Amino acid sequence: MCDRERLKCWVAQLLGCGVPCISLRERRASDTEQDVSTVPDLSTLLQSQSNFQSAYFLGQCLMCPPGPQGPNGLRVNEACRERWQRCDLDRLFSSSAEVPKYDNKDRYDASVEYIPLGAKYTRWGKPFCREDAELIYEGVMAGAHYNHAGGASNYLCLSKDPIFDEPVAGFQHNAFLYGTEYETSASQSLPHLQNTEAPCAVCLAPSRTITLMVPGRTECPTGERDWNLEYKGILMSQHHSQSRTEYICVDAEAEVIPETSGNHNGALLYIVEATCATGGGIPCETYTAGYEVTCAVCSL
Ligand SMILES: [Ca+2]
Ligand SMILES: [Ca+2]
Repeated sequence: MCDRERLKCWVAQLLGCGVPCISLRERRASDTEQDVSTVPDLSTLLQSQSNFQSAYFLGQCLMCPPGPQGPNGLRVNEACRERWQRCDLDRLFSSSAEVPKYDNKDRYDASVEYIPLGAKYTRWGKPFCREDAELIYEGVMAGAHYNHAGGASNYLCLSKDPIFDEPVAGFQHNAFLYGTEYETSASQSLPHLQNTEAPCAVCLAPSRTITLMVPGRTECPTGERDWNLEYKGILMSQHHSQSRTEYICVDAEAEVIPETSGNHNGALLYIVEATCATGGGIPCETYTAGYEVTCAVCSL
């Protein structure tokens, strides 16, 4: 069984929160007390087998709710108690499920209702956000060249207004960044985007905490949580024969960066089609092989 008081004292020491923890006392079965040791720092703690076991229990303290009262063990003196109070560790180690409330300052204030600042997401294929979302910045989609084996695999929403810091003229042949072009000529809904370049927007959904991209759906999960649809779209990535990228959710009504119809072929965007197999992980009962995969970006 872990000793929460000792754990808090060690954490306080690691955080450097005030006076040193000294003069621990051990309560014997006879209930007499005597000095036994100082509290070790974590590196010392991990140096011996028995202390390693203690560190294991330390981990359990962080992950498990408190169990029943164990036998009498080490007790912490007032100096240690003062330290963790200074660090507010009682709140850190509280087993309460109640969400802490903050007043946007450093101090905890239980009387102030905590309101999430918002949750950010990238809206691929649109240069703006929904009316009820806040535009953090507008950008252009960028990524590694479709025909390069190396570089990065993620798409970026690249700022349109860069700030350089001591640039070196010319290419020194490091990693590269290219504009991102739609390759959607075979699409039912987006053939007009073929060979144009994709915009993007980084948005803040006010009063939301997290965002989630759900591949295969155009609606958000329902149930106990009230998920909000930020946008629905179609799943895209680079072509299966090209260098790998991530899958991203491109807005169902994707737009183009004006005057970018040239066929530059830097980073590319192809619509993702599902495969399925009888007895396979993607069930043919619900997925039709060759159908374009939808997606939804949701917030909570
Ligand atoms: Ca092209
Ligand atoms: Ca198809």
